[in-house]
Amino acid sequence: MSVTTSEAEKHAAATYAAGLVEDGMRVGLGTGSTVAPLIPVLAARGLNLRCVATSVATAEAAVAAGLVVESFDALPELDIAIDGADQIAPGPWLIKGGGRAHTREKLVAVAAARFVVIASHEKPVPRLTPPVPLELLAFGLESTLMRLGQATVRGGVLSPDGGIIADWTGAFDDPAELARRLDADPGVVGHGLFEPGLVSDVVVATGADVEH
Ligand code: ABF
Repeated sequence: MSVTTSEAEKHAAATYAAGLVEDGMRVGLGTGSTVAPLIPVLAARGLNLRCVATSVATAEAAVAAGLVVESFDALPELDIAIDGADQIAPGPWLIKGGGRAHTREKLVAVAAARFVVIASHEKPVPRLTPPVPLELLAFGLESTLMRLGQATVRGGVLSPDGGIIADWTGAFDDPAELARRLDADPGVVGHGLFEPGLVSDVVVATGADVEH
């Protein structure tokens, strides 16, 4: 079976991040194809860890690999969380949420003392561009969409917590201004803009090189 460059890079970034985890840590596990190789690599280290997963898929993979997964309420504070991203811009600013779990992912990121983002070479970008994933409350949806003006509902999919998944599609120059606007709307449960203060480390693999 051939391994693509992108897969090899995801594995390299995930392996680096797994090396940041120490025995006894409480670990937040993100979601997606970059986090997927993290799980077996972390499990293979044989550390005594307690983990929180941001999705059912991650929880199942982690348990299958032999990691201990607990509820977020049982582990409300984490030592480290590791997750992927859709776009990484200078700051670092992130867009996350292609996988619909961005509200959960942000909750886990803010609960962690250290939030590590792992990526292959195609994720860094000079500036963030739409779409920005949104999670909206079902109640008052039309009203929220009218207020936002430039948001499109993704048909037929919900967040892991039953929220409406939509995307902000308007152009934006200033992610901080857009984040403030989205945070201020009572119909917006969460959005996929992650501000620089949330991110402790960015680990990007390009070919055989891992930058961090
Ligand atoms: C998740 O990882 C999402 O927030 C984001 O959409 C995604 C990146 O996925 P992948 O690693 O598969 O590119 O955490």
